[in-house]
Amino acid sequence: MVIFAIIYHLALIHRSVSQSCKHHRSVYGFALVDHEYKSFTADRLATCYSACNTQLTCQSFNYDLVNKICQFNNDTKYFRANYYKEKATSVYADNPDSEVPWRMLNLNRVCFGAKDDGFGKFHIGVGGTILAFKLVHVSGSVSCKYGVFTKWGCNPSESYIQTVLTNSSDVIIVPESQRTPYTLNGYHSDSQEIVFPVLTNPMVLASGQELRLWYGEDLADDSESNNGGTTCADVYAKYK
Ligand SMILES: [Ca+2]
Ligand SMILES: [Ca+2]
Repeated sequence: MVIFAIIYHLALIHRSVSQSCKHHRSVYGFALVDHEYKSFTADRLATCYSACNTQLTCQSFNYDLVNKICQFNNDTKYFRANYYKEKATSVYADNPDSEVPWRMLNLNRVCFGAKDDGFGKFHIGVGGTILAFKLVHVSGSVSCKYGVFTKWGCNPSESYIQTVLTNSSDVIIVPESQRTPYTLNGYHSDSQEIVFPVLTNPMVLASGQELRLWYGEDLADDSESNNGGTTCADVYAKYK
């Protein structure tokens, strides 16, 4: 009897959701786990959807049809497939109106040196159309001459940056000028992160595609014998 009541209840909810949210793709029987940043009780699935829809940071949500808990997620099943799990009482849906977040491309941190082809390579987890890139410093520093270290460049007080992102053929992707060293408004050789301008043309990357971080002098085989150190970073992108 209890089971029947639950099934009947689910059928009613399903019908009301189909009517009120017909433009949104809800998936029954699934949830994105370990990515919730907010949860609360909501009387209906439609209430959960509307609440998520008004928050730019709400990438997706789970709604539990039995205990009526609405969970906002900071990511989606598309980018976190390993966390997308079967859960009989749950409904999952993306928020098509969420902001475009920065997503980490590398699965493990990327470390690069400054000489002897010490580039750091990584394979991107999820392919797609990329609008912009940024680099975030994790640890370490590199040097263009004895005794002088910075996160990305040469001299600590200067605006010139040496670090570039390339494809597996060592063609520079960003900066788009394809020059090293380069300058970027608002950033310098020791910035915590380097946010490159939105690409002139969106770039399509395939899942598993190799990209590289290079130190400019090493890439150009120019004055690299007196270089040293290692910088580790994460590479982020905005997907279209
Ligand atoms: Ca040098
Ligand atoms: Ca080299």
